[in-house]
Amino acid sequence: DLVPIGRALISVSDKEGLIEFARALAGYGVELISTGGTSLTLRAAGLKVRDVSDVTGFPEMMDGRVKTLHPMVHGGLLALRDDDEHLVAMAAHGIEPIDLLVVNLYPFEATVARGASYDDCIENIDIGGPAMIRAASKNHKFVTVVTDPEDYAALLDEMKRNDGAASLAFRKHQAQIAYGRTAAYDAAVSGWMADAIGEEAPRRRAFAGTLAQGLRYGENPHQSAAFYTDGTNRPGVATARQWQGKELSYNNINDTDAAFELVADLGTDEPACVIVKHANPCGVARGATLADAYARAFDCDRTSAFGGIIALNRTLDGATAERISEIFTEVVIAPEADEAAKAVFAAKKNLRLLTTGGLPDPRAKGLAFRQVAGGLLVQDRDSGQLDLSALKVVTKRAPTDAEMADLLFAWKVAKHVKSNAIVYVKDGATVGVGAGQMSRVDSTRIAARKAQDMAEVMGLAQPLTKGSVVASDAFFPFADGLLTAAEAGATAVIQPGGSMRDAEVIAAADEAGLAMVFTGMRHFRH
Ligand code: 93A
Repeated sequence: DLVPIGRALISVSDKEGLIEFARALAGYGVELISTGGTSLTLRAAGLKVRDVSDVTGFPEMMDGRVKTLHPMVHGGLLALRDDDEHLVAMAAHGIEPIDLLVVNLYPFEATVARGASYDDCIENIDIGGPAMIRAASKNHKFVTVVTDPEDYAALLDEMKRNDGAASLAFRKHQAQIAYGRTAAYDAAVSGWMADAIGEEAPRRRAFAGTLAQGLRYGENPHQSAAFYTDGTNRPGVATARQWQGKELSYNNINDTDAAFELVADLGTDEPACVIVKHANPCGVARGATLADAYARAFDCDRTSAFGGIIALNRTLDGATAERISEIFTEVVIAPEADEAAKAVFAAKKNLRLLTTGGLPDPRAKGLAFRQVAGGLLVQDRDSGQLDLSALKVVTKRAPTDAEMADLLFAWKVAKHVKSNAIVYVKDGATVGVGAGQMSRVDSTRIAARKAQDMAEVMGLAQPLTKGSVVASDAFFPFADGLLTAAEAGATAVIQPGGSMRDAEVIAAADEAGLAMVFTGMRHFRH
């Protein structure tokens, strides 16, 4: 099943590694055919190249839109060399077989990422390249295809092993990669167009990403894993610059994303800090300074904060870095980090420091995916923002201004906590977080219990939930959860409302002297 490589068509936008690779091919006596820019590069390096226009008998035309779209090219890629009729057709039309296709595409994704104009993006949709890649891949029985400069070395190894030939297994492997590339490419075009024309429904579009890196393993060591970027260039873990520390793990990426998305949702009016463990916040706070915000977030749950992921909403400074350094932290992500902060962290070899250059827009539209057996669930990301004018006070007592500020903060945090989510907040800092329980009353209890534990650790007379406010990501189906929160010391409640028993829950709130507001919006997160 070895096919010797005698003739190669090379047409690449990314010319990295091209010259060395082509020189190695020429060393095996491979005849090189190339398109305009690729030919120029190879000739300038002293290599012998035949122009594709010489093969087709047509000049490249229409700004390069039509270069390789020709039967002399596609016949050479698609012909079955063990089929008599195909051989007759090749002979009749002077079509020469192409054994190796090396193509990488117009940089469509990168063009979109740099914010190019609509017309510029359109011009960077490669047509001839994908057509050739798909043809060569279909005909992998005879043709080898390479679509990524990273695979040049693998092909040369293969040729070395096989005296200048490639095996069927190798050709199949390369064809499979190639179809992945063209599928992802068209998905990027479709996704970009959906955004460009304001197509909102997550229907009838394709999904794909660009491989960013292979990961050491997945959620657990026995699971292999990789990280793909989606081309949106949203500031965050996918686009961050890592200054130090080991490579991010699968769980690091997931947790860092959860932390940074939440801190971005808190806005930039005041310094804010989020500490995440297992994709849930275990401390969130605003502060007079960033160091203060960190200290207050840390005080929500000092136990869970160990080995956590920290996200900040402004430039990390030295004082904050000093505070963070007091315990073991896996990752710190911030828009920027100043020199003093970097100097402090330099002594912490295992800490990963990421900067993003900015915060993502929490209101930005986008899609969220979740896998189920045999399918993929797709929805808009939860960019829902509270309409303050739609807030409804449902109790006899209205929240005070201070309570209202904390309620809105607690509501923001609850949106980022796995359901059932219960979040107690006091003075712009979480003091108890209950996450991921199957019953709402359990989340309410657990959060209060954590606050009690912290009161003991910190030697406080009473838990910080005394005089706090509480947010619930969905309605209280019964009064019990609400009463548990009142027992813990909460004085005000924010929740969507909409339960069949709302009247009962409101009456219980009135009885307990609570102020309660309904948002009319739910924030399940699973
Ligand atoms: O505009 S195209 O879609 N029309 C074509 O016929 C065609 N053939 C190859 N673009 C085409 N290509 C692409 O040109 C290749 O995929 C590659 O990305 C690029 C290489 O052009 P050059 O060799 O001129 O730099």
